[in-house]
Amino acid sequence: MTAIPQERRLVTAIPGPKSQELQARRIATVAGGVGSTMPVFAARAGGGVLEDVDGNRLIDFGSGIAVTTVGNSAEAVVRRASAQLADFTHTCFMVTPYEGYVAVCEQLAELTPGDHAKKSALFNSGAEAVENAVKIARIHTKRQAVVVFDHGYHGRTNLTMALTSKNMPYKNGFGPFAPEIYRVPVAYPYRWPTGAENCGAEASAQAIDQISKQIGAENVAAIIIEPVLGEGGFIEPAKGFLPALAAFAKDNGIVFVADEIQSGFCRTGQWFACENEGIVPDLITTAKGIAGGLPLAAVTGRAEIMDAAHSGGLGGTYGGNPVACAAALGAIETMKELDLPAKAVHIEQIMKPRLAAMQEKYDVIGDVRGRGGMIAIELVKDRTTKEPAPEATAALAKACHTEGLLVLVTGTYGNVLRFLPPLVIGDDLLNEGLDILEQALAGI
Ligand code: PLZ
Repeated sequence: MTAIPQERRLVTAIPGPKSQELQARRIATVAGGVGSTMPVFAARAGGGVLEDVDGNRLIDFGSGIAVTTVGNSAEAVVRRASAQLADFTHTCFMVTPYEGYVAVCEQLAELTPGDHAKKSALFNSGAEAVENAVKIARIHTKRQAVVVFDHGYHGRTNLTMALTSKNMPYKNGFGPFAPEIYRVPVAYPYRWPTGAENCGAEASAQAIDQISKQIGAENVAAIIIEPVLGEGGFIEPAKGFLPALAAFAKDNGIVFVADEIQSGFCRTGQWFACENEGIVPDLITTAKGIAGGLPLAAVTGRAEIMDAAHSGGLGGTYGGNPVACAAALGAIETMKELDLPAKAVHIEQIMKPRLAAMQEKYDVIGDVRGRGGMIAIELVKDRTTKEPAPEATAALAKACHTEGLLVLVTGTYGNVLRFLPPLVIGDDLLNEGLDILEQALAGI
């Protein structure tokens, strides 16, 4: 397999004829509820480029939603996963265990914040990890209530839909939802009514007040938060918010869970985003970037909490599949070797000033935010009212797609364009992607 040239190339319209043919087959057979950002069918991908079946090469600012942090088919991922495929594909860790699972848990213990004794359990998807974090927190605390936040996203299963804030498209019509879930305000600096400076202190006071008065701290098993909120719109909680919630949790015997499924594994310029304010979560959920594109997820945390469940209480047929574990060891090896946290910081240093310059020029950009390789612009109709501009956001995304730049829309109001390039992307491609974005801004 030859490496894909790291250059954008458009040889047909987007989508091209082969993609259109496949799209017709897809519409006939794939359930309509499963959407896609771009109707181009992938043929191969690597580095910062995704090649479609028509031979078009797109610049990848999506990484399959923050998954291929080490690039697609990264050498160490392919090497280790292929070797594992040839040895055995599955035994079920609950039937006969294997080393790869243990080795991934060792890596998680080493890499996640805090120097306390840690243990992990492995699963298949982010949602499954979050579900299990709730199970573990409940059995440990013998309490039921779970606190989540405005704009939070935690998955599409029944419990994680309940934990997720946004109705459309995630929840609408899919209820009833799991009980004992409570939602409180998050410190969203750009939209905080009294201004970004007051946001951290005021929002944490409000959240803690609501928890205390409406639920009762003594009933709360877990507080679950994304240290940078992903699907909610790449919201970085204002300084002080996360530490205040973590301290409140500690004082009240509540398990503090950092959902780092999108923000973790080097994405924000640190191994985990909660390190930014020195937070040491009791439990941390990971997935996406952990395994270079193979399905793997984990709950990692304080050994005494992780051990609260009875033997056999946690598991699943495929959880910690050996091929996915081998891929994870390859992905982690790559992250260490290439120092991907530093690479993420480098990406931020290129993106942020250029986006700030675009913000100067185009009123539609209300806010530029994010860290490392998790950067976004929030689009508004009016900078004073901050009325969200979802139509302009959709148009901007479409214009980028047509020019061969894969970008994703996010946010509760559908007005945030997010950039999640593979952290191995070259500077040239990164800048070319930003050129395309700038031209697209001029056109909407
Ligand atoms: N927690 C913080 O970002 C997945 C969702 C894409 P799964 N985010 C992408 C979509 O529209 O389904 C996510 C996340 C955070 C949990 C999850 C869920 O992870 O692997 O998709 O189950």
